[in-house]
This record gives sequence, structure tokens and C-alpha cells, in this order.
Amino acid sequence: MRIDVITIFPEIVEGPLGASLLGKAIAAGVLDVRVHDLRAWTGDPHRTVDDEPYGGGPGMVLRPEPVFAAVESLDPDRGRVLVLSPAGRRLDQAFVRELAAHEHLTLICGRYEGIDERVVEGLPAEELSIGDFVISGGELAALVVIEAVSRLVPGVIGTEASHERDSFSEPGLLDHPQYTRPRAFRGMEVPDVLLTGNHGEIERWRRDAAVAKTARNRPDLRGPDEGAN
Ligand code: JCQ
Repeated sequence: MRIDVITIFPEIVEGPLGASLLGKAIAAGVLDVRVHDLRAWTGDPHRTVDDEPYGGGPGMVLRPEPVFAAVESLDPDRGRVLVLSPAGRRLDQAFVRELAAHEHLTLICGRYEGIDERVVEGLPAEELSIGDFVISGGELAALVVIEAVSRLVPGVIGTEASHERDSFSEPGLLDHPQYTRPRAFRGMEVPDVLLTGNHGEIERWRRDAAVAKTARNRPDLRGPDEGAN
């Protein structure tokens, strides 16, 4: 899979790409992430990427010209073109799966008060939010998208089975609690059932614990599908 990232802070995006699972996938050639400095497509000596908002108000807005020039310098097949923005469609695991099905993604990182709306209208681009909060720029949000999507690309995660069991692999149900050694830690014991070796009992306990955790931490999720019980 190929991912192009357009940003005024390439170093923020590049740092984490060298480490861990992403770094290995990139080294192995399974993932091809290319980070582009938006300032390379500014025409003026000061390499200006922003300007004042029409209509007034605080802050600055990302100019459309360098963004169009950057995107148009890429392959004509840009895949899905996405702007990271708190005003976008919210990312969830279903959206991640949808994105992972593409061979190519282009991610545009906004900053300041926002990006000129004609980027969305004219490229065109879709706005994508990683959650209902504001961060200073789209760079960390782009990394979240890259990591979430990459895990679903064959060859990126070592063990194919391990993401089948993750939270959100079953709609409406979080993952069950996990334990490892020691059996007793600071007065807290591992549930006995997990030591019995009785896989039927263990599966039932895990499901009940997952339902309880979902109700406690995420009452907004509807709970597991009835048919899956
Ligand atoms: C992404 N959730 C939050 C901040 C404006 C494009 O316009 C803007 C982009 C940002 C950076 O992204 C986020 C974000 N998902 O804050 C302000």
C-alpha cells in the first residue's frame, strides 16, 4: 500500500514511521509512505502556506494553491484523498477497513484555523476526524490513520490471528480483560477460571467480562449482536 502525506511539518510524520511495526513494514516494502513538505509548492520567497480568513476572525487559513499543486504533482491515481480535520467524518474501525481496501491514500495535514474549503470541494477531498477534540495540526492524526490502516495490510502485522480478536473486531463489543504472570500482584489475583484450562468456561468468562467492560466504559455501544451469543 502507498500513502502520500502532505504537511508543513514532515519531521513530525517521519519520526514514528521509522519505529516498530510501521518501520518494519516500510523496510520490508509492504508499505510505501512518502512525506511531502507543503512549502515546496509555495511560489514566494517566504514560502507562505497560510493567509487571513475572508470575513475576518482570528487565526490563519491554509491557502489552496500549494495544496492543489502538491496533490497534482502526485500520480494521477491518488486513491482516496483525505484532509485530517476535527470537522470531518469520524474514524472508526469500519472506516479503517474501508481505507485499507485501497492501494493508495493521500493524507493532507491541516493547521491553523483550518484549510481553504475549496481543497475539499475542488480536489476533491474528504475530511476525516480521528475524534471529537482539537489538536494543533493534522500530523499526529495522519499517523493515527496510517497505523490503524497499516495493521490491516497483509504482511504488516506479524500474527494474522491477533487483530481478529481486538476490540472492535466484533461490532459493539470491547475486548475482554487480559492477564499475564504473576498470578497474584499487589493483592490482585488473576481470575481462577483462566487457570483451569477449560476453554469453554474461559470463553464464557471472557465474553461476560467483555460485555461488562463495554457497559461500564462505553455505554454508547449497543452491545454484541444477539446472534453471536
Ligand atoms: C483531526 N480530530 C481532530 C486542527 C483545523 C483542517 O483544519 C484543521 C485541522 C486540525 C488538525 O486536526 C485535528 C483533528 N481529527 O485537530 C484545526
